[in-house]
This record gives sequence, C-alpha cells and structure tokens, in this order.
Amino acid sequence: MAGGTDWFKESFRGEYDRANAAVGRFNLALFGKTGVGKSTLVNAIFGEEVARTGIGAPVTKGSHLYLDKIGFLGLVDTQGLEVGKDNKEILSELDKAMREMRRLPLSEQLHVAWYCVRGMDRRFEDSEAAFIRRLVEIGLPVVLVLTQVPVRDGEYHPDAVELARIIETQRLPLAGGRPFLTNAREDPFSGAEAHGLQDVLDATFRVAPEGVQAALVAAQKIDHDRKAQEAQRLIATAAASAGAAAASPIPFSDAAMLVPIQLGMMAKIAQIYSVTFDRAALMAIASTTAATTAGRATFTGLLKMVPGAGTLAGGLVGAGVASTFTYAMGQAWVVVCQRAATGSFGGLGRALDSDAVKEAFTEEFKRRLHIRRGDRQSV
Ligand SMILES: Nc1nc2c(ncn2[C@@H]2O[C@H](COP(=O)(O)OP(=O)(O)OP(=O)(O)O)[C@@H](O)[C@H]2O)c(=O)[nH]1
Ligand SMILES: [Mg+2]
Repeated sequence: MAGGTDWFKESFRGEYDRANAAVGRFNLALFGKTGVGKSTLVNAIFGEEVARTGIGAPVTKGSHLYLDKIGFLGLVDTQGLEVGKDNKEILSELDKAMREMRRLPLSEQLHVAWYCVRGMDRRFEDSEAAFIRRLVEIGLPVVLVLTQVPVRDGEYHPDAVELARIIETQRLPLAGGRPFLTNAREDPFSGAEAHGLQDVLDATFRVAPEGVQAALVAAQKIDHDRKAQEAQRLIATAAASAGAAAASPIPFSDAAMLVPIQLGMMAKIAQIYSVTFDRAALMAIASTTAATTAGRATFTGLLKMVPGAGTLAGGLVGAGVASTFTYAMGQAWVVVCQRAATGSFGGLGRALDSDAVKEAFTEEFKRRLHIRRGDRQSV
C-alpha cells in the first residue's frame, strides 16, 4: 500500500519508545583504587562501547559522583576524589545523593555497587572494609570483585585465594556472601583466560531490584541465556494476547488489529538485544515483508503460510491462527535480533543486508509454523 513503510515505521517507533521507557535503566556504582581494572571489568560485562563514553553529569549539584548513561546502563563513578584517599567525602556525598534519589523513579536511583580490589595486591585495608560496610548501610548492595586474578589448570593464584580468605574473615555484608575472583580480559601472551564474570553478574542480578532486572538483562552482553529467556517470555505473552484478541474470530480483513501486538513484541525483543531503532525498523520491515509483497497485506500474505489458514482467505481468523502466527513471528524475530547483535547483517555503521534478514526471518518463520502444525485448534 502507498506510504506503507512510513506507516510501519511510525507505528514501530511508538512501540519502540514505549518498550524503551518500560525497560528503564540499571545504575551501577563503581568503586576501587585507580588502575585496579574497573573499566576493564565493566567493558567485559557490558560491552566495549561503554569504554568510549566517559563524561557523565554530577548526580547532584556540585557532586564528585558522576552518572554516565549508556543505553540501559547507568555508571556512577567518582571524579576528582580518590577511593582510598577521600573515602569520607565520597561516602558523605553518596549518602546525600542516595537520599535525594529516593524521591525519583526507580530507574533514576542507584541500585548496586561493585567494589574492586586487585586480586594480587595481598592487602585489604580496614578502611576498605569500613567503606564497604558504609555503602551497604547507605542502601547500596555491594559486590566485591577481586580483579586480574590469574588461573592455571583450574586453580586460582594462591595470593588471590589468600586475599579472599582474609576478606572473608571480616564478615562483610557482601552480595553473594563472598568476594568474586575474576579476570576480565584474556591475555594471549601468558595464556590467561577471562573468568568469573558470570558469577559477578549473577550476584548483581540477585541484589538488583525487581524493577530493573529487565534493564540489566538488556544492558549486559555476556549472559545470552538470560536474554533468550526474556525473549521467550515476551513471545509467550504476545502470542496469548493475539489469541485473546481473536478469541471471537475476527474478519480476515481486520487481522491488522494484531499488528500492534506483534510490533510491540518485536520492539521489546529488539531492546533486549540492544538493536537501535533505525536498524530494528529496517530489520522489521525486511522481516515482515519477507514473504509478502505489500505493506498492510503483510499479515494476510504471511497468514497464507499458516497450515490450513490459506483456505480461509476472506474468512475468519481465530485464536489458533492468531497466536500461532504471532508465536512464529516472535521466534523468527529473535533469531534475526540475535544475529544482528553479533554483526551478521552488516556490522555497526554499515548498511543493513536486508536480503539476509529476509532470508533468516523466513527460514525460521516457516520452520516454527511447521512445528506448530499440530497445535492449532479452532480457526
Ligand atoms: N589482562 C588483564 N588486564 C587487565 C584486567 N583488568 C585491567 N587490566 C589492565 O590494567 C590496566 C588498568 O585497567 P583499567 O580497567 O583502566 O582500571 P581502572 O580501575 O578503570 O582505572 P582508573 O579508571 O584509572 O581508576 C589496563 O592496562 C588494563 O588493560 C584484566 O582483567 N586482565
Ligand atoms: Mg577506569
């Protein structure tokens, strides 16, 4: 249809913005002496682009605490004050900031702190223990990370093990109950591997408020299972909504009423995989036109591929077809988003390979419809 792409983009924009607002932001405070590997750790878990940003804004007026917003992640660190030297000032500013933030929406508050100590330092000062206790008192759960810990044959370096033991004798109120030994970056020269990152992330998930879990799922880049689970949850919800919308069968010509449900689902899944709006919109256009020719006929055209539904052209769409269709669309879209996230269809800054998107979508879409053949009841 004329202007079909504009209409589509407009609708998708609405859904995308809504999904973005709903996901919110996970805000992480980073502490630890200079050079221990805070940035390296964050980059390893949240992706390289985090490193290249940098200048945030003070969390409150005149504060040395800076908030840097990078998509679904907010990073707070201290600038102009040094952990270890200026602990008192940092804590008093943080205390004040935490209080002020309590009046703000959850996504504007601070949620978790990572306190980093170099694993080979063999020293953990009383002032560090006091600092961590105070963070918890102020209301920040603390994940204690030992950084740059070498591993050989599955064993941690004894110095790091000893440091962890010393820390444990302090009985600090740590998230996960213990320090986490990590190495954030592999080192081909020494053969050192990255390790421990998933444990840090898991501990963070356990203490992050319920309302920012989705943001954390979307922001982190290492736990693909969590992203996939969230996507499956969204697909199940959308398929159920589509089924409910067509509970009393709707005329085939009105099947477009299911489109917002499907676009909403696609927008939310795109967020999980950090696909930007422009790219997601192009991918969605390529995907939904994959097996059809014209804009609004998208749905009708694809529906013909639902086993049994082809004979219904001009007839009614019921719950079975509506949910099956939405489900298959969701599964195909997840595959497209996963591949987009790994640069399959042309990397960042490169043009989208629409044909490859179409192909990937169609293949998975057909496969899913086929699998669900036996599931359909009433149409
Ligand atoms: N191999 C390896 N090198 C690391 C690791 N973590 C940090 N490094 C190196 O240690 C140096 C300091 O790391 P950063 O991540 O910049 O430390 P930081 O705590 O952010 O430092 P400041 O921002 O200056 O406070 C860099 O040269 C990193 O490459 C790690 O896990 N493995
Ligand atoms: Mg840094």
